[in-house]
Amino acid sequence: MKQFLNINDVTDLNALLDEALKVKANPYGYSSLGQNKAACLIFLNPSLRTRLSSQRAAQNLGLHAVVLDIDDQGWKIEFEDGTIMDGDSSEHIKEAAAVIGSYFEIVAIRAFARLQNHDEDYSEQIMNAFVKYCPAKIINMESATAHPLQAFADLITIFENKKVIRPKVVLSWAPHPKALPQAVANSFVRWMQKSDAELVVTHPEGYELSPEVINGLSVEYEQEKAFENADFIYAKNWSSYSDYGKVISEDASWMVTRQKMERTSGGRFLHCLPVRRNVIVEDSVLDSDQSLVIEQAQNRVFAMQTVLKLMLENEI
Ligand code: AN0
Ligand code: CP
Repeated sequence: MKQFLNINDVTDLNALLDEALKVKANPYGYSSLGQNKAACLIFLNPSLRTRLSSQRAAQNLGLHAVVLDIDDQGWKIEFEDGTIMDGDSSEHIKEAAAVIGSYFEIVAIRAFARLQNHDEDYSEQIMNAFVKYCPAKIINMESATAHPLQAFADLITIFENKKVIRPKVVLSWAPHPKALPQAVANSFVRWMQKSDAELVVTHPEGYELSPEVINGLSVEYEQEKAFENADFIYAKNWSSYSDYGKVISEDASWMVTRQKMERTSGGRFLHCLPVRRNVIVEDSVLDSDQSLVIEQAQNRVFAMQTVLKLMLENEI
């Protein structure tokens, strides 16, 4: 595996899932694979799970991981081409990425959508600049439009907990006071569409995801109808795609409640975390046996470890 930016870098989703289950069953079975190699984990935004699960995944492979909060610890980076750099930025991505790539075999990047300009976010300016100028293998730790490591962990969690071959999986928009990216929802939809699941997406009008992501899937605008007989409910907030980056509704009636969960078929609750209690989902759901959020977060280790392992195994 040369890069892990989105689902297009996965040739066989079932094979990838099998690999993750093998890694999880034997996490220290490859503990010298990363010997004398190192990965740089670059964060432009906050993180708890991605930061820690990636370090743990690297450790399990004997791979040294260095975390760089680039905004605080590095120089401010310029991403535009051809600019006169007489402002805030001290260093261009061309040099920064080339230098980082000369120190590390693997470079992973977290760079959220800024939600100000659709074209800037959906052109994946930051991630693509690293791909272009950094000679290392590149991993997406949540970019402007995708969070494939999260979707991979979600896939593992659903596989491990499903009771039927083709479960009904519902992605439900839920309210949130701040504008959030579409990345988690985008990747969840893309990965579920390629896996053995009946995917239903539900959200208020105006929260339609990118047509490219939805890819013809019809949306159920009645949340309670969507929940009927569901095996998994995945709650997530995202900001509007058409009115780009805007919060057009904070409708509290979209919160996931115990009462709504009763419409499901013993459905399990998923969320990528961090989650706002009693805004996105009621305490009574998160604190019940129906919730899988901690298992889901734990599977982030094995998702990352699988990607790192595949990258290290292809090392020339
Ligand atoms: C981020 C998001 O919605 O993309 C990260 C989730 C993994 N969430 C928040 O900023 C709360
Ligand atoms: N789910 C997730 O990516 O969490 P963090 O933002 O804490 O890394």
